[in-house]
Amino acid sequence: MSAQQATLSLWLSIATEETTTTNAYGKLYVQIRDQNGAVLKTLVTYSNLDETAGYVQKTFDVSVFRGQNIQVFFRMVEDNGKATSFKLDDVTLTTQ
Ligand SMILES: [Ca+2]
Repeated sequence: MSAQQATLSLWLSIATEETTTTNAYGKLYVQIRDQNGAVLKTLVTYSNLDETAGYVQKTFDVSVFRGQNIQVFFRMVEDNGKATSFKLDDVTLTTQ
């Protein structure tokens, strides 16, 4: 029996020295890519505007990709100003 549902779960902590409340200077893209690295979907984009109080759990329904070989890809970009950090922990992909 093939999986009916697929869920990506991760814990994320975002900290930043940026003081802006409007400009996204550092970004984290959570992406699903195919085997060749082509982006199939960007699930979410976080930035310095999304600072967290410690680690928070995020979950994403990735059922649409079941049956495919995919990569879970984390792309982070940062400008050369004040630091922003994106820390990831306990990344899991669950099927049921
Ligand atoms: Ca920065």
